[in-house]
Amino acid sequence: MPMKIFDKVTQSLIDRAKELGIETGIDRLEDQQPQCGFGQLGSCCRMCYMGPCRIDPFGNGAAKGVCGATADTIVCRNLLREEVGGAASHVGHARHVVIAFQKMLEGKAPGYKITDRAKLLEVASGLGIKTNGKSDTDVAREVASKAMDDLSRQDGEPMNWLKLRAPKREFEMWKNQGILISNAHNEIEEAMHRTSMGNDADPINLLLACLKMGLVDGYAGLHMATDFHDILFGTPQISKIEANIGVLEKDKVNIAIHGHNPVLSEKILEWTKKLEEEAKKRGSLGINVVGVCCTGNELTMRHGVPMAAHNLQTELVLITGAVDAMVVDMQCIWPSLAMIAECFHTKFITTESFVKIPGAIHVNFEPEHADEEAKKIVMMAIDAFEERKGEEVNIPKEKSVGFAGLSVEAIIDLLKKVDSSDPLKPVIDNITNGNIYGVVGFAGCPSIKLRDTSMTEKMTKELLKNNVLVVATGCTGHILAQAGLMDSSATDKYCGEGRRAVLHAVGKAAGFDVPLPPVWNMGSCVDNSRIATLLGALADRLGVKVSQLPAAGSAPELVQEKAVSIGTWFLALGLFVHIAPSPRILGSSVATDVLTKELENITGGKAYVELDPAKAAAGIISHIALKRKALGI
Ligand code: BF8
Ligand code: SF4
Repeated sequence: MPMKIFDKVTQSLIDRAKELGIETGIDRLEDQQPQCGFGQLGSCCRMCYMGPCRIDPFGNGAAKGVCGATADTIVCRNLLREEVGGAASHVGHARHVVIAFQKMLEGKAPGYKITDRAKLLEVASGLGIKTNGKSDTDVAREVASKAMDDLSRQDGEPMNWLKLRAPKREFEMWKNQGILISNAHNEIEEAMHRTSMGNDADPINLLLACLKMGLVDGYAGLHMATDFHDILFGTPQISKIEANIGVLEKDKVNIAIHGHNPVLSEKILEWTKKLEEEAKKRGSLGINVVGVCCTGNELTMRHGVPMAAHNLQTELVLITGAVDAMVVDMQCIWPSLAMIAECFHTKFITTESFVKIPGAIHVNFEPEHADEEAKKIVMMAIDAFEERKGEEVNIPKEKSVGFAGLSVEAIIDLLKKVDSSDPLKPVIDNITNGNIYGVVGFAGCPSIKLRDTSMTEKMTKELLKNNVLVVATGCTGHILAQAGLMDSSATDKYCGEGRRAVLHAVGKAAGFDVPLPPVWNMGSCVDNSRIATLLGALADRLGVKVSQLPAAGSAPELVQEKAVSIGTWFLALGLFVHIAPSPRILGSSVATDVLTKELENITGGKAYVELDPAKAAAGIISHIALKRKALGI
């Protein structure tokens, strides 16, 4: 494998790990070469013990598995199972938050409260709950019960959160196609059943099930999680942030929070404030909470907490030697972190009963005892800081500044300053006149296989030059913040003339002395719900389907199964979805044809695989041009 060179901060810490003789993912990727071609094409089946069977799509070898399954069947079954992994993660996350919410309402989780009453009432009225004359707690109980219906009902009625959040035209389209969903857990069960040995062998039927699983992810996972996060912890508003590993501070107790669920991270943040004086008494300058991966985005969106690292940098944050505690909950947590923490004084703390890692300290974090546990965790970090005194740390100097907190509500508030009665009008007018050529949502991960190509940054810069409005979530948000693209100073540097003018005008109307930044941070991966809401609102305002918008999505450095299920949801919504590297579909001509061509006639969506950043951006721009032409703008 050719030597990979990463951005300055990432590379400096990889080099430092080498100096210290500590193994990282880069070493292990090399040890894994060559990776299995059948696995990459998706044509290896392990669904039963007559296998494993593998099909060479180029015709050099067996054309069928022992049971007679073809490459098309095998690839489509595998794709659906990948999506089940993604959707189960997001639905599990949402369920955790709803359960914490219910415990709070029952008085069993006194550490939590309803923070955003307006959001509660908005969700309640969307669900058809009458709010007049009822207490907030009663309304909240009904909202929680509607959420639980979506995880338990057996009557086959469409899911409440689908009716609440799906754009109306797309809801009707899915109804006509027979892919509406009712109960997320049943859908996940049916998908596992369907893909087990001796069930669905029809690739088209399996691909329709993939679209359904996309809807499960989008509505019972992402939208449900975002709604409850906002009610519990507040809907994000624009704030200033810093990004990159340079946000660690040598003389402070550094607590890195990694994972996804704000039910944990919000509590830790609260207790760092309460224990600030204690930390100072022990010789520090205070406590510095930094965010890693998606929970980092959650904290930065609501509290402006610095964004320390994306997923590929999680090991490297520890290599600085400056992290006193890394606290994790669920998803995207590399088992290697516990081993790296052991090389330093760092306390690596797991908190979920279903996420335990050898070598980690486990603190079972339950909403009922949130305050006690959060206090215990912060105290462990303060103790670890004392152990660190006098030890060498290697914190890179580089950090960038920018803005975060651009929820749809925050965007609408900004736009109201331009047109208070019709806030979307300025966006629609500027899309029509071409100042905003189109809208592209970047989502997903940093791929260790592609990160050295700066895929995400290069594509974004190209799109900005062409006046595209770029919004980002998840680890792409970290990458683009680190590149300085979420700061106002990047507006004049990277945007085409049209977008530059719009960002200056809205910034001025909003009372800022700077233009809005060119890339808008819309939050964590579950906050892809916010991107869908924005696109749904634009489509609604224009009176068209989402598939008719000059818009696209991109997962430019695909890693996780969760990105596959989100991508499929975007395909079901009718979006053009760029993905790199290729999802594991190339072993099936049916899956490849349907997802990259035929689907356009069904939902309007289309998958587009391209690993070269310039070509990928050009492909997206041509798609936007076609959509603009079709709209006559
Ligand atoms: O859910 S972007 S590496 S942290 S999967 Fe994971 Fe990918 Fe990061 Fe968040 Ni999303
Ligand atoms: Fe092989 Fe069929 Fe068993 Fe898969 S289900 S491992 S293709 S025999």
